[in-house]
Amino acid sequence: MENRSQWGTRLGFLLAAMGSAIGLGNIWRFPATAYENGGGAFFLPYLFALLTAGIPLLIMEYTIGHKFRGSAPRSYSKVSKGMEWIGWWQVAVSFIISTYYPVIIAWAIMYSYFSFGQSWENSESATAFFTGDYLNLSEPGVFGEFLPSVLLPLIAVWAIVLFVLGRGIKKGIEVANKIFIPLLAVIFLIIVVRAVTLEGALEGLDAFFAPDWSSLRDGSVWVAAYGQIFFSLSIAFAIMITYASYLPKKSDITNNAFITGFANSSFELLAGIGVFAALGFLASQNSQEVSEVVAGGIGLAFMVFPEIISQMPLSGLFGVLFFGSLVLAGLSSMISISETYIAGVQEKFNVSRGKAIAFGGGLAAVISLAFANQGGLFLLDTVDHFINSYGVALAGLFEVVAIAWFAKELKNLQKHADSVSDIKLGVWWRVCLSFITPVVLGYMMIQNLRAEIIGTVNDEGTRVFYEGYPIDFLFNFGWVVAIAAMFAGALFTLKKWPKN
Ligand code: LEU
Repeated sequence: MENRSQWGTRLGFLLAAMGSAIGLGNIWRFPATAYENGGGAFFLPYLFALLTAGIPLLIMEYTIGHKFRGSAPRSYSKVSKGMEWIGWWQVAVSFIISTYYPVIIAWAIMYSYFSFGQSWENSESATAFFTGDYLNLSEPGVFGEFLPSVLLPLIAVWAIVLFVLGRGIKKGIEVANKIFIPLLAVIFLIIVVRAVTLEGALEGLDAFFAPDWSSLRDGSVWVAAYGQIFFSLSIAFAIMITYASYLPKKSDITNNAFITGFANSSFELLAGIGVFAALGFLASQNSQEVSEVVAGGIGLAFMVFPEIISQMPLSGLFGVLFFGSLVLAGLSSMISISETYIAGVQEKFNVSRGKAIAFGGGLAAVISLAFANQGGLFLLDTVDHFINSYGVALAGLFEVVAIAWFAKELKNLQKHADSVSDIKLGVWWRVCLSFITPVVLGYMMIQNLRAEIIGTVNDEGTRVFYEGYPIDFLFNFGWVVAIAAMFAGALFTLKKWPKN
């Protein structure tokens, strides 16, 4: 495409890529994952995963996008015809994620508001407020009524996202990230400084950094490190290929990948420190052990943090900052997730950007309403689990194997990256992508599948599967959704590319 949109500045691209990488995964996923997988010792597998898979793959995706200058399916199709399907599969995975990711941002918006009056204090506990007063939770598979207090902020999130996307790459995505990311960094620094100066913060940090070296012998710890790096760096989502396709011809690739990777990990470390300092404070206030208050994900943000906020001096302000940071980190990631299919649809169907946004974004927005009801939380949790394990990780495995082994494209890509970058790639880069990454991802897939299919036996002696949810619910909204993404990918490849 001749008139492909471009980033205005290198910083603009970097901020957008960082904005994609730095998301909910950094704030609520990393701290608990590190803690549960060896604490201080986790940094070893984490660093190993970053250097052997995270950054090499990021370099690969940046190079593919930059060299072929197209959305993920378009760029892959130029590597080899057969690869187009993997691109659409990744786009479909991103599409599905974009139907529930904004729901969490919508909750965070409401919680910024709730923080002022600490609405949860009238309830038995913050957990009871979240699951009862706010979400009015039903059973898994029972969707009940729509919740206006989720629906309205969700519509607001979509309005912002579609507005930013509608303004294009330079005037929309770049400008938004130039505002969001510095603002997020400032807010987050304030939160962390405040958290580490709280009473009990040191106990929290002790718990976070205490190394359990024996964990390094456990395969699942290494799998967790790779999983975290993949999700956190937005790799194998079609995102980074799409973003890199808007880079001007003369752009450094390798350096940009290192900067993005290290910025993302620094933010992750900062989040770990902030979150555990705050958990240490909560534990000390309640005369509990840190291990008793640790949580990750939705539980950490919407059940544990409100408790921390209530007990803090200037609690309303801290609450607004904390949930505000979730909103900013989430929005910049959400924009990047949606851009994957906007770019793909625009190129494949030869339609204007506006039309692609209306169809793609519009459809995702309508589907996302399915999460704004009383059963939305269970649905979100299930779709997220399956799409990450059997969408992102599996498509990532297909991606590296196809590039390294079938298309044998690594040497060409290396030549391209080296021709524009300061840092030259060595044989280490090809070794990481041809051997280490596929082996670890393959092992990860087998481990995940085994756990999924075997399940666990509960106290009553019954075999249960993911979160103990009903089997038909897991089938319909877990397996079917993950497999549908694969088929949707195949379907899109049937249509021919327009000639231009
Ligand atoms: N990297 C993002 C995060 O850490 C997620 C991705 C799907 C955009 O939350």
